[in-house]
Amino acid sequence: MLYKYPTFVVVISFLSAMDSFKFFSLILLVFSLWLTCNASHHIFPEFQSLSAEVFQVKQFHRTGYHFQPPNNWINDPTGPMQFNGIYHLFYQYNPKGAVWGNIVWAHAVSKDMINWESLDPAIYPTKPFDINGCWSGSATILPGKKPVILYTGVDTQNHQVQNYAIPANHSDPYLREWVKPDDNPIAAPGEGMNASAFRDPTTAWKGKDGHWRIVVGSKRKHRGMAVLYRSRDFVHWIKAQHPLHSSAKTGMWECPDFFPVSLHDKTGLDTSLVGANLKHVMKVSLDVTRFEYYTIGTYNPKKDRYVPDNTSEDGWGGLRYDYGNYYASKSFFDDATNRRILMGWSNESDTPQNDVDKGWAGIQTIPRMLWLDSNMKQLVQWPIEELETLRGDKVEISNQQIKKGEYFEVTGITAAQADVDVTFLLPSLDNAEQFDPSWVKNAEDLCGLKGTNVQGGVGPFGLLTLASKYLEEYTPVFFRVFKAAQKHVVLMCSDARSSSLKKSELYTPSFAGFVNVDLADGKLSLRSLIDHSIVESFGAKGKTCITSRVYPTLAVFNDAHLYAFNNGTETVTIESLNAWSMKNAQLK
Ligand SMILES: *[C@@H]1O[C@H](CO)[C@@H](O)[C@H](O)[C@H]1NC(C)=O
Ligand SMILES: *[C@@H]1O[C@H](CO)[C@@H](O)[C@H](O)[C@H]1NC(C)=O
Ligand SMILES: *[C@@H]1O[C@H](CO)[C@@H](O)[C@H](O)[C@H]1NC(C)=O
Ligand SMILES: *[C@@H]1O[C@H](CO)[C@@H](O)[C@H](O)[C@H]1NC(C)=O
Ligand SMILES: *[C@H]1O[C@@H](CO)[C@H](O)[C@@H](O)[C@@H]1NC(C)=O
Repeated sequence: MLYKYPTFVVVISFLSAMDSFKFFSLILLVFSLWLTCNASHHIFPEFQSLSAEVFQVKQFHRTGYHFQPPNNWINDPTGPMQFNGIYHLFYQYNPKGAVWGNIVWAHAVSKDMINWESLDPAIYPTKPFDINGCWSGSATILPGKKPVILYTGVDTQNHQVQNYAIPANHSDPYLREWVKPDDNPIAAPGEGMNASAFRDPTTAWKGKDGHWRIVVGSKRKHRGMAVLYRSRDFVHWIKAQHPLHSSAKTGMWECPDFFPVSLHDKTGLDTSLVGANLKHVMKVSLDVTRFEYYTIGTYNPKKDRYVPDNTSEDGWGGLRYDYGNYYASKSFFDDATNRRILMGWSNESDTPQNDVDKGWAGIQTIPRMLWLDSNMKQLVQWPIEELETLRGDKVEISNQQIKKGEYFEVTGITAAQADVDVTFLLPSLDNAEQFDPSWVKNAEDLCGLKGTNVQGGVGPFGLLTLASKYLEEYTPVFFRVFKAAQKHVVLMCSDARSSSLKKSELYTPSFAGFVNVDLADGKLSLRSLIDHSIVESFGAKGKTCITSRVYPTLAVFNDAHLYAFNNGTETVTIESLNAWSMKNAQLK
């Protein structure tokens, strides 16, 4: 069932030829204006609205258990929430094509965040305050079980403004229909603000003074900032004198997220919680680098300022949620299960023409639970346990040694659509390679320098995912241990450079991050969620996460293989390996 070759035929004929020509010209005009002011997405006007295109592409790379709609472009998850036992995922969506454009808030609902039912778009351009775009935002559930969405509208003057929307019918369990009251916008770019750099309102939190607060992403020259607003009634919002936080030379802050985490356990916290037993997290998506960074720090509710801890670097060298294809994430507090859940977008790494040919672009990563590590210096992420309901056939391996240069196949599962969790037992670390301190700034370059075929002392060892039989193609996810002055340094790589024979046009970096882990017990674990064109990996139980998008040509369906390997002089042992075939999620 997994390996049928679906011939995917989509006929889009929204508009007659005549209408589509006019529409196309309009879109072209609007977006050529935007070209000068919107840095977020490359614009491909010729692909934005395809009126009558017939696609007939073998869907080698469509995912089986990650969320994606049947066709077209998606980006940011927006306003995720759990309301009366139903999870809502809204997301940025182009109803008319496989490149960015015509953006609306598409809407899907679920009982488990894995199987989803798609509904009609919840928010789309209709009013002067959003006629040129309905961009990202968040949901807040007000007392009395009243959800409100805040989103960025692009108004008649192409200014970015913040709007609110409320359910048309609170008794509808799916909250299908949303109303945008006429007293919008609730925040417009004021004097001295850049109207093209003012977007993505956060979930609100409520202070002890009874006032709600939100931040909106912005910048002043090259200083990225989280502009703070306060409101008593959620309708009238006043800009604070100072931002909640800002940081020099980081450029535009998109999709800020600001929330508390518990000091003591994995329990998620309500966004409004303050007090002694918690820290705060500030995450921003940096438009310039297209990666997400966060700091752990302290929120002073009286001064309404956030100060990152001195252990968190506040800039491009900072901690990332994910060191790969992962952006525009958003978290929410699920009060039914007391978890903080993180959703994030993983974009394609192929050309727009290829996205158009296959008819879709972008997927949502598997929702992750998020909490503060016991070292209080970083977060930990782990796929939500609901994912495990899709696990099928299982293989188990234990106490298997892998000597230098060896690799062996994990058979008995569908390697193109699998969940693999492995714990390696390390030998003595005496022969670990020396770490050059200059490497600390750039894990990705280091992984580029030291791939799987550069033999080391302790490592490289790990998995070869989406591998063809004779390794013409493979996406290795692996570790390498170095010896530094004070401690050991662990590098984790998800290296897409050999992922596809079709190389020329792909974005295939040697994604990597360091893993801040204590090797005292001699163990390093790795979990990878493999799904045809995505490998989502969690190192050391979720301390370092890396998502790669890859497009194998040989290692597809039944011709995909999974191997474990070691290319270090020291023998490593697989203490345990559990791997499952994954069933398809139900996406209706
Ligand atoms: C405003 O922001 C846009 C988009 O980032 C940028 O192109 C433009 O230069 C900015 N304008 C000013 C005056 O800084
Ligand atoms: C609101 O939703 C409920 C539950 O689906 C439905 O019974 C009711 O008719 C709806 N009300 C309106 C005004 O649509
Ligand atoms: C960092 O802050 C802590 C207290 O918050 C302090 O004890 C420590 O000395 C600081 N370290 C540096 C390098 O400033
Ligand atoms: C291990 O290293 C050798 C020597 O560089 C290389 O030929 C081989 O391909 C490497 N193995 C893997 C899985 O990359
Ligand atoms: C994803 O696509 C690649 C290839 O086009 C770009 O290089 C990345 O910048 C992009 N990532 C995001 C978050 O847009």
